[in-house]
Amino acid sequence: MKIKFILPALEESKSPYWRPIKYSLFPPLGLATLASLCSESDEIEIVDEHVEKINLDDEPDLVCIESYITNAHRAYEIADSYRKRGIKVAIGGIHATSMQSEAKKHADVVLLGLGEASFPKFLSDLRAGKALEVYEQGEVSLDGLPLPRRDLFKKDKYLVPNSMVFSRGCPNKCSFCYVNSFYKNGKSFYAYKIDRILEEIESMPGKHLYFLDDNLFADKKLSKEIFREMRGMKKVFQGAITIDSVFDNETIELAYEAGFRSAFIGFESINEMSLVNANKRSNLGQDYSKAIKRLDELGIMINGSFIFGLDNDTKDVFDRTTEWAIKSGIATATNHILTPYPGTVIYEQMKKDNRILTDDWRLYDTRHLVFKHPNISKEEMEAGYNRAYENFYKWGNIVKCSGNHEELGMKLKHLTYAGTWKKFEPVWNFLIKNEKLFKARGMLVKTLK
Ligand code: B12
Ligand code: SF4
Repeated sequence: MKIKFILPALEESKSPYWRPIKYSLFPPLGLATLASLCSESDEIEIVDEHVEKINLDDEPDLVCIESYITNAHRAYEIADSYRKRGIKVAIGGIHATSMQSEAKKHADVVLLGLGEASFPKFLSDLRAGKALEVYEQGEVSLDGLPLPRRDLFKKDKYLVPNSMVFSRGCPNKCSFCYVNSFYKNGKSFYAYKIDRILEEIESMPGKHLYFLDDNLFADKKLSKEIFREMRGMKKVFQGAITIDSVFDNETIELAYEAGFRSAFIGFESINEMSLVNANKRSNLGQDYSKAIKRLDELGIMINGSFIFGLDNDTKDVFDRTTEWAIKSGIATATNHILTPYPGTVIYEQMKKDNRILTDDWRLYDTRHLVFKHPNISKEEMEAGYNRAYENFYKWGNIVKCSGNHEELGMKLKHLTYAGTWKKFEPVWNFLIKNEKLFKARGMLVKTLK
């Protein structure tokens, strides 16, 4: 069978926010995972609209589309176009899982949740001519599965071709997080076995690695086992952790020894009441300054994730958070306007309270306010969000912020990393256009090291 996997993109190129480098970071790992479950005789192609144009005039036997919230609209356009020509379309992924009946209007088949069990079942039903319209996730086990088909990636189009996950989901239950909707019908955390994880790490050439797991330390026993084994591999890696886990000395030290150099941390809010309301338990009662100092001592840079617009927030939240982040030496900040993804606790509550302003999912990109906030208007929220980014990444503030580390090495690392990421857009655009992103990978490793 000729199978075409597609990751659609929000058509952003006309928007002032469009940053080609942000969308040239990671190849579509979920689709490569599904491709590994096809049969050897299948002819497979993976197309990622973030980095290439899609040809919609071809004739595959089956089109499989991944949808997350902001690309859903485009996913449906692509699906409709193929179906008009009688080509079968299957849709899965995070958004299709939370909006099953919406997805159903545009696809022959909707697959819910993780595809590891349902996708092979669907393929064999399809070959037998008896495919269903909806496949539930089913009993998922990650044991004995093949490695993702990374050979199908156009690697030169990405800065970070070596992305992987060794787990899925997270045991925590933050009310705004997609995890509590996507994993609601099964367990909320799955992991591969250690041998499989090490095999996958070793299968990727090069020193740099990005773990896309929701929470790298969710199963500390497993994480420690992995880090112990990784010590001799000379890798440098990045990934997401929670603030409380910084104080687990054994895990964080082992992670550092294994090559952990940049942590994505959901600080979310510097307002304790907002954390309580968002059920962000991993942050409650934690001393943020102490955690930052600990990572600083080890030599691990921080990408801080912040949410504006939790109900307790007032108009000063943007400037207060930015000032705090600069004072604390956060290397890069990822800001979000609170976005109630369908299926999450926060969405259900807002829907009940009649607070949701739009169901145009293209606006659910964490840059727009899509619900009624008690203290901040839409204009104030979006202007505050933009101001927070502008201020944080002013050269003067990058220099000031990097000066807030104790060690000279960390100051320089911070300055180079943040400066390169945000201040050299024309260079990134040149590298992307000429398919030379691989040239920047060595520099990334050197900076992180
Ligand atoms: C990498 C990533 C990106 C990359 C690009 C995506 C890529 N190349 O895959 C970049 C950086 C571009 C990105 C951008 C954004 N992202 Co993002 N991203 C992720 C991240 C961290 C990892 C995705 C991944 O590889 N997962 C691992 C693979 C193995 O799992 P998977 O893709 O989910 O696939 C599995 C299942 O979903 C299912 N499946 C998926 N597709 C299909 C299709 C079929 C047919 C079938 C059968 C099954 C199936 O089976 C797969 C195997 O189990 C996720 C969080 C996460 N941990 O998943 C967020 C996530 C997907 N992103 C999210 C968001 C919100 C965004 C942004 C809007 C955020 C922002 N403000 O910038 C932007 C999008 C902007 C835009 N232009 O549209 C949300 C989506 C929420 C939602 N309800 O949809 C997530 C869940 C993060 C979060 N915690 O909220 N993102
Ligand atoms: S800790 Fe992070 S991944 Fe886990 S539920 Fe909370 S926001 Fe989601």
